[in-house]
Amino acid sequence: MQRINSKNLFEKAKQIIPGGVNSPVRAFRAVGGNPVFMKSAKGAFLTDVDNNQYIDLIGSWGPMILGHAYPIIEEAILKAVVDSTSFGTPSSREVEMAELIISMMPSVEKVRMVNSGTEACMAAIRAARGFTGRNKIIKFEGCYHGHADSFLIAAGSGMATFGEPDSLGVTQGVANDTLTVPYNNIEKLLEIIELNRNQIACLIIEPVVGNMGCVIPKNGYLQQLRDICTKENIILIFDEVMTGFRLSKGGAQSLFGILPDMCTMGKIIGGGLPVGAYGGKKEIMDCISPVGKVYQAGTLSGNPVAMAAGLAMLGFLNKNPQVYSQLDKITNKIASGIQKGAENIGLDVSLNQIGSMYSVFFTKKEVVDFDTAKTSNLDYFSQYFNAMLDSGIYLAPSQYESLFVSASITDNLAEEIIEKSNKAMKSIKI
Ligand code: KE4
Repeated sequence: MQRINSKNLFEKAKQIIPGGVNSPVRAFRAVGGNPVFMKSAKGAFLTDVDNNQYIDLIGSWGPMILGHAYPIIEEAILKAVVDSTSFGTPSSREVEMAELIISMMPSVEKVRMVNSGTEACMAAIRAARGFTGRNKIIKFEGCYHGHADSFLIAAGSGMATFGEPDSLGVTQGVANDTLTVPYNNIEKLLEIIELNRNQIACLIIEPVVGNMGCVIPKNGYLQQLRDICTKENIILIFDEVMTGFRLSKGGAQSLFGILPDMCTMGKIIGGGLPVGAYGGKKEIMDCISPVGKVYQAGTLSGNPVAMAAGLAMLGFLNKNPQVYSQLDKITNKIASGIQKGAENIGLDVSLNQIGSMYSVFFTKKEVVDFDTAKTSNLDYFSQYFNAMLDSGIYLAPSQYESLFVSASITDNLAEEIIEKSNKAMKSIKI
């Protein structure tokens, strides 16, 4: 595939944007070559500035669960935009959105809209600290909760991609209040709680991890977290920015039947426009300004156009829950086909799939945490990524990212993905 225009654009972008991208993980640093500049997308397909077409398996890192330019989302935005793009006042759509979120996400009794997943997670831990009067938080190695200082310790996603799980610019003071433990490991969690008894405000976790690649909680793990947090009076926060409205219309908390005290949301919630949200128990949310003394604000929070897009997206998912069983079926078909293809050529891969999330790790180990995720052969991953890209399949340019299947991926496209995956794996130079 010729990607001349992408290359030229990237050269220009690098002069005026750090790394030529507005988010590091888009920079293709882990897979080599230049990022592909897209100009349009429709349904299951992306089209780049050189008119190459790709089947999209990342969906803007999660939001595009129905596929691109989905008619009901587009219509909602076009209808809303003629009434101005922002009021900076309360609006009826914000009330409708809060009602809809509360009806879909079991743990949410009150909710506050923000503009990104980072803002949602940042505000949620501030609320937990304000509510409990405690300072420390627990996060998990390889999990990512956005780029707020408290989270840039042992973080996944782009941080893991560049092999720098801790960021410069985060003070020791902040880092001292962030405790990290391995995912899927109760013993280590109990140890760190014992060492910091009565100092921990909250535990924030991706109930299903996307940011070290897709990693699934062991049986009973989430229930154990719930029981420990209840016993220790630690606020349990499910970061459902990725899993919310993705794994079911009620996210992972509905799928696993575990009720956190708070949850954060993003991605799908805005139908592709910038929206985040955090919510939970009334008594916690009522400590948020202007009711309580935990301050959080945002010029464009609850933006009317973004709310219109989010209402269209969540309204559709709420009324059509069969989408989830369809997504699970087609994703399972893709994942099983890829696994079989690898086995046929004796290539060691470990494949994790749940709902419409999956990841291929180039290791024979079962991937259950960050340490086992890091046993994946990153050179094989990079070769696989580039072979798939050149055959017209767009994957996340990092081993430490989950893939996302959209409802626009048909059976035929699933067959094509499997066939091209088999070819890509055969091309890997061992
Ligand atoms: P944003 O601030 O990027 O909207 O959300 C942060 C965030 C919070 N929690 C989870 C579980 C997340 O996955 C994210 C963001 N995810 C990354 C991809 N893994 C966004 C892509 C990017 O950084 O460009």
